[in-house]
Amino acid sequence: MKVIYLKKIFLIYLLLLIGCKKNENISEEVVIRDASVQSLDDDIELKLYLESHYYNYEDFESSPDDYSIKIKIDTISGENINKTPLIDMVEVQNLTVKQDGVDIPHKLYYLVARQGLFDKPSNIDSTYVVYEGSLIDGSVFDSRDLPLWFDLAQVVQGFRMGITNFNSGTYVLNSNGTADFKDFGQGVLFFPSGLGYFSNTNAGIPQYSPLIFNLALYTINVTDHDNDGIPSYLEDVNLDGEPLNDDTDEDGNINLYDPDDDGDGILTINEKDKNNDGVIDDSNSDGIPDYLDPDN
Ligand SMILES: [Ca+2]
Ligand SMILES: [Ca+2]
Ligand SMILES: [Ca+2]
Ligand SMILES: [Ca+2]
Repeated sequence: MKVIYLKKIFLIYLLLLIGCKKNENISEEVVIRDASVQSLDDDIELKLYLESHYYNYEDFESSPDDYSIKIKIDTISGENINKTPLIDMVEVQNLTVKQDGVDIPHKLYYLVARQGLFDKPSNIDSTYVVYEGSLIDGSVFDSRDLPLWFDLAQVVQGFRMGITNFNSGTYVLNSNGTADFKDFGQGVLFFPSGLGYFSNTNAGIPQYSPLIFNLALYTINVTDHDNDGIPSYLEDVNLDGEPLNDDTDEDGNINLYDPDDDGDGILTINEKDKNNDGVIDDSNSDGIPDYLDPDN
């Protein structure tokens, strides 16, 4: 009896597996939207949002030294009908996203409530941030009140590019181990789904959702992901502003994660400055440093 029972369970399991396979095949056939059309649709939606909402700029104007103020966004209506809309306060950052090898233009809008006083991060550094992520309908999908480190290599393009518009701050350590931050950049990023998750879903984020990130940039750490002595922002060999698309030896491992960038068997850390004079070596003076030159 038991064997038959188990056989039945196995059969049901097998049928379920086949069922799942079928569903997978169906979902694979779903057509991914055209990124250029989606970018324009999202831009219309974002502009409508920015025209119909404002933020508590008066709080920031009246207490410029109070770093506990949070950005609050609300609709322009009723007693707030005369507030300045976000659309008159944001700046635009033009970015591109590749779809089928074609660069598709995307517009990111960013609001600077405070610029911040110290270093700006590159788009590949680590940033110590608090943030709240929400959709255009106001629903919050993620929120951190306590600061955490974000490796910008790991986050969506809109966040990693948008945050480079802000300067970091400074802090004093308290005796109990906490820190008080001040002089940091604070603002909001508004960007189309193509700079977010596009056709993918994520916790609380439906497909094709423009995203809003309310953030404060406390401090930054210039990151060297592969510890080869070349900071990740300098591993952008083709100088297009994107360190995630450079793979000198074409081994599928991009330079910022590849400890031997030119694939000549000598680690970059041992090849970049052999005589330790602080200058990157270019032995055959061809303009290509040794660590990127397989002929050297
Ligand atoms: Ca590196
Ligand atoms: Ca690049
Ligand atoms: Ca490589
Ligand atoms: Ca090498």
